[in-house]
Amino acid sequence: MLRDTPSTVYLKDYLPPEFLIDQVMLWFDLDETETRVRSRLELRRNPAAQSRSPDLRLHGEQLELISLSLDGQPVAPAGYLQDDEGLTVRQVPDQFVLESEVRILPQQNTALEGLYKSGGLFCTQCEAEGFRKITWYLDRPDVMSRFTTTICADKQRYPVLLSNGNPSDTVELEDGRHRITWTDPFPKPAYLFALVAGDLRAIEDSHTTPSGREVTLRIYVEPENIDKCDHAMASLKRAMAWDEQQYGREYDLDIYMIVAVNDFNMGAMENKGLNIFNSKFVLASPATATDRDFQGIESVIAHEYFHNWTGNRITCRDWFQLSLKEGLTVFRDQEFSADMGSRGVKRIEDVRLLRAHQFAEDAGPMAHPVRPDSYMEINNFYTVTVYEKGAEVVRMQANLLGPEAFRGGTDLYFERFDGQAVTTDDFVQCMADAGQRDLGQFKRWYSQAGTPELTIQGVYDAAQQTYTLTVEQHCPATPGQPDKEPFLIPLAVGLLDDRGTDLALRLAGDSDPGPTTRMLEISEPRQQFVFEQVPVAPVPSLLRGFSAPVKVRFDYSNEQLMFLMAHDSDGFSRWDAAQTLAQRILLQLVDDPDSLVPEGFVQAFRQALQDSASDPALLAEVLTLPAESYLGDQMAEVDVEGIHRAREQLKTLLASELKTELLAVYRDNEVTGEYRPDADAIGRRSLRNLALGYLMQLEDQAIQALCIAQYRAGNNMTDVITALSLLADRDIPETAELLEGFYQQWRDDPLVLDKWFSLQAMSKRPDTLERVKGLLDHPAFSIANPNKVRSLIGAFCSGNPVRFHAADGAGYRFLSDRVLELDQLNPQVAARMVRLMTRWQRYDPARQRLMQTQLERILHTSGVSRDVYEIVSKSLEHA
Ligand code: B3K
Ligand code: ZN
Repeated sequence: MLRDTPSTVYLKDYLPPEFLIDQVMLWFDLDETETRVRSRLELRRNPAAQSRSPDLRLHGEQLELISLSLDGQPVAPAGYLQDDEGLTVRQVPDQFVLESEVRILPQQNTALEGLYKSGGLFCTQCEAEGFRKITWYLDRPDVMSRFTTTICADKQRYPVLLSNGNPSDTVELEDGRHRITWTDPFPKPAYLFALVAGDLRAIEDSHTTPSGREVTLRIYVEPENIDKCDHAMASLKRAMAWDEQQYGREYDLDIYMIVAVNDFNMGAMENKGLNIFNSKFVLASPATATDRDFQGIESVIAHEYFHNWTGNRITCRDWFQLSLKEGLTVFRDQEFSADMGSRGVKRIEDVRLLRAHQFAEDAGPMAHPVRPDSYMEINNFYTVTVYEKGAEVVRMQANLLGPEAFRGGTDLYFERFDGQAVTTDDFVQCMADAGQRDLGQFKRWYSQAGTPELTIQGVYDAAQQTYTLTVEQHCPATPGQPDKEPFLIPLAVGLLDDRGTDLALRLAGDSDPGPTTRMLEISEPRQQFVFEQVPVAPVPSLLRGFSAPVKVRFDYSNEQLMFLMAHDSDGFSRWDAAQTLAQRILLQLVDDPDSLVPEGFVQAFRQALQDSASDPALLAEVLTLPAESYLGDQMAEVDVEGIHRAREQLKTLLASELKTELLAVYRDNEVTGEYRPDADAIGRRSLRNLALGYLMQLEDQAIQALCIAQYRAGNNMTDVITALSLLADRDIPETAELLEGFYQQWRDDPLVLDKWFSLQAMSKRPDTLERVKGLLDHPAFSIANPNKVRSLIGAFCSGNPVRFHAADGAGYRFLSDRVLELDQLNPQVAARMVRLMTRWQRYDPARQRLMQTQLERILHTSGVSRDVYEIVSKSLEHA
């Protein structure tokens, strides 16, 4: 916990390590009362070091030193100095062996970083800097070493003992304990170290790589979950085959293990050969998991597997380069999911997430570049900017190079840097070399924060038959970066003629008409593109496929948006046109509840519903209105109540105008037969449930009965949870009984109960905060479990804007009370939660004051963690 103001780490201060560690041997003696960790490090001076001090400085926190020796000789007390952050060993030789033994207390580790206990299991989480809570080490990603790990524990309680690499035989010991040694042949940074011990069961399968390696695949879970692993295993096998095909990458050890644990700070962790997962991203059955859960499992399993090459074989030089592995791996998992399901829908979902969360982050006090240049606490930089915008930055390089040169670029990257710790510049250089082009300007995407805005105008000249697009780019200031240099932006455009057909695009100077979508390269503050031989005034389709993470301003009429909605050949752009129009209408309704909704809009929805058979999944996306928080982001000052009212109003209007069509869609899209989470079935369920959501706006008893019937039918968790959520929004007499029944039915399944907490936290009912407070005392709730915190507190504060931002400030008090409580236990999760209050400048003066007061209160609480301090102080800095 914090005593002084935390210091800031800067990218510009990076220096190579003074020492390297060639070999690490670790011995763990696991026990309920204390755990002992012995380590043997083979150290030598780094020939590439740029500085030389006589002493060795190792990281280490919360370690109780038992013994320390250098080349077999005990180090005298005067020979070392221990402080809160590490150990300095004085006057060391150029090459030596350092051995130490420490005592740690995993059973008291509520921060879930380092070695900790989750229920009856021992497990680890070392990224970013958790290894230093296990033993003294050079805990930085550019120190890569070969690890050998021996684990010893009571055999009955911990029959399964796992670590990275390949196992030796188990040795039975006399006192009821047993011991095993794992050897990982691949040098790795300490953040990829993992250990698991517990009473686990596994399902096993195998995969043969193209070069003929037989890989054993195992998923370990607690005994009661053994029947919920099949989807994860099938996903893993698909991911392995996909990476072989798409990137020519195959797995490199004889065994690949995944372990599911209930207490985990994030989604999962790509430890070499031994991934540790939040059970939410492993366990699934049709009765307990929704379509979203099935998709989430497939994508997180793939993401962690893909890290074996993009992250593990090639890792980050320092934590400023985090997006080197995360942006690239997210891009890879996005493409994998696109290939496994519906590509168009996947793109829409990803863009929706980016716009809702990353654009907001980029416009707020925590805005930072994809490659940040400073941090106080690195755990605060596992952000949507580093991950999702980082993925867009990789995607733009693919857009600029085309698929073949992009694949050439990744091949070059794997060949050039295998076994090394490198930078985002190194990655871009591979792309530049493979694409034979200069990407110097492109690199600004890594160093400049903020969302660029493109203001575009189109002028048609009938006499010349030309259409001229004038594109201006501008990027708003972000903290520490008042002025920005122009970006290199790939802008995919098409032109539709008056019947909605794509025109072949011919730019001045082209000899032949080109393709119907062109990737324009925007590099100047202002640029013009003249399309020739354009027979009629076209409607431009801009930023097709969301070719760059930018905002586009173009003065479309409502009619043009409806035209694009109906005709654009690019599914993403059809959806985007619908969103733009819906947003425009909603913001008008916020201003004036009596403003008229254009008849054409209702008509366009009707048309789409009548045409629902063509692509239900895409239609469901088109018919989903922009979220309240996203609408707030489009306003100069967020009107919390106005937005909620307007959105409800428009939903109700659409429901009453389109009741017949919605009922038909509901009836026609029932999915019968065995549950399958394939793209077609998922699409139909999502459209059907969306229709039910609109219909429930009507407060019509027959429809409520339909909803209750859907709940009671209990076909699958997607349909059940949708129905129960819709009921929980309303004062329907049956709701209380159904909620209680649901709890009784699932009281032993923590992941299902997470959904139960969430849907109550997101209820539109006016008394939701009181209910949420009550649920904090529910026996199934635990503030020590991150999934529970996210399901109840997180869902309320981020998924229920109208209740969280209640004018009396009760929501803000609630959140800051929880943050202070959590910070004592788990600073990483506390820092995640406090973020939900950091965009206070976006609200009216009264709410601003209420939020500021709570933030000040947190900041001035003694002992606040570095994690929370960084977020709160940065958000108040720009007051
Ligand atoms: N690399 C981990 C995230 C670690 C977060 C540390 N605070 C999961 C992932 O991105 O795959
Ligand atoms: Zn990752």
